This record gives sequence, C-alpha cells and structure tokens, in this order.
Amino acid sequence: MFGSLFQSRSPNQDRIPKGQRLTNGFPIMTYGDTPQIQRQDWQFRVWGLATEKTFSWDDFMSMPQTEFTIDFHCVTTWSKLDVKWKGVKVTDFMKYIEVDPQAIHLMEHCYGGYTTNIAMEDFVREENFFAHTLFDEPLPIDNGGPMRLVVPHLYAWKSAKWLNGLEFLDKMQLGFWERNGYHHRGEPFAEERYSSL
Ligand SMILES: Nc1nc2c(c(=O)[nH]1)N[C@H]1C(S)=C(S)[C@@H](COP(=O)(O)O)O[C@H]1N2
Ligand SMILES: [Mo]
Repeated sequence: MFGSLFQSRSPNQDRIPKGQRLTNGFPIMTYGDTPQIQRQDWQFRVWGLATEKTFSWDDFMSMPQTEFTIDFHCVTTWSKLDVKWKGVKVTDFMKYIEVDPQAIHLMEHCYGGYTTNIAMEDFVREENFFAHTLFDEPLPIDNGGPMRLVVPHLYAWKSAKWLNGLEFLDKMQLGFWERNGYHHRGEPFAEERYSSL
C-alpha cells in the first residue's frame, strides 16, 4: 500500500517546498521599473563594515567563473527546478574584499533602489553566486542583467537583480520586502514567508 503511494509521487517532490508549485517558464518578478545598465557601465561597490572598494565588469570577469544549477523558489508560490547559471561564487569574491569581523549582516543594494537584507552566514555559502549568465545566454535584463545575486537556499526575493552594492552591517536592518511584511530570513523549506517581528 505504501509502495504504490510513494510511486505515485513525482521524483522531484522532495525538492518542492510546502505551498509551492512547479513552473516550467521563468516568471519575471520585478517591483517597479527595470533599470537599463550596460555591462561597461556596471559598477559594484562594497562599503559599511568593509574596506570600501568599487569593482568594474572586467574586475568580475577576471575572477574565477563557475557554472551552477539550482532550484529557485518565489514566495508567491512558484518554484523552478534546475536553473542553469554561470558567475562568480560568493566565497571566491570574498577573497577580494576586507570585511570587519564585526559585520554579521548585509544589505544587498540594486540599481533602481531595491534592497534586501541577509545574514552573513546565509550570504557566505558555497552555493551562492553573482550571476551574469542564464541558460548559456547573457543574463536577460528582466532577470537582473547584467549581474544579480543568486541565493538558492532562500526565497528568490533575496536574489537581488541589477545588483550594484553590498553594505556590511553590525546588526540586522530590513530591506524593501522585509519592511513590507516579508520574513527577515525567508527559508522556503521552513516556509518563512511573512514577518514574525
Ligand atoms: N532589484 C530587484 N531584485 C529582485 C526583485 C525586484 O523587484 N527588484 N524581485 C525579487 C523577486 S520577488 C523574485 S521572485 C526574483 C525573481 O527573479 P526573476 O524575475 O528573474 O524570475 O527576483 C528578486 N530580485
Ligand atoms: Mo518573489
């Protein structure tokens, strides 16, 4: 009896968090206008509790490049499996900057003004990337091109599109959606959808 029950489940069932449904397309989720930034004009700055430093597109291209395939979960209940990207691992990028040990949290900043916050321990993980390529094509502007962050283990609103800066902080501050009712962390398998603060 249990055998047939389990067989009727799709093999990917375990990869889909509770309350989520599979999508085959790639829905575009953007609040506000889409900033138009060319690669040659793109700049990326770190500041706050880190030595201030600005990186160009070429700086990022000279860092180690890695391909990765991940599942992507939006809090509005769609999940997309096996999304293929290429970019710079956060753990590799961290070798190029100097962070004060007091920094325990970050704000992700974007062209257009979007922000989202993330704890240091959620940010510096092997599976997190600055992504510039999606399914072997330059990252489309609607998906955050030229460069976005991808944080697979949290809801996709933490994967900031048109990323242009990281502010290192000694305490948690809330980003755009987090100030507007969403959870400060946003882990899909724990269904951390809405704020409990
Ligand atoms: N700058 C910026 N980044 C953003 C958003 C946004 O509105 N602005 N939306 C977030 C949300 S809610 C989701 S689900 C994903 C969607 O990424 P996609 O449009 O590539 O599917 O981007 C996230 N990053
Ligand atoms: Mo989302």
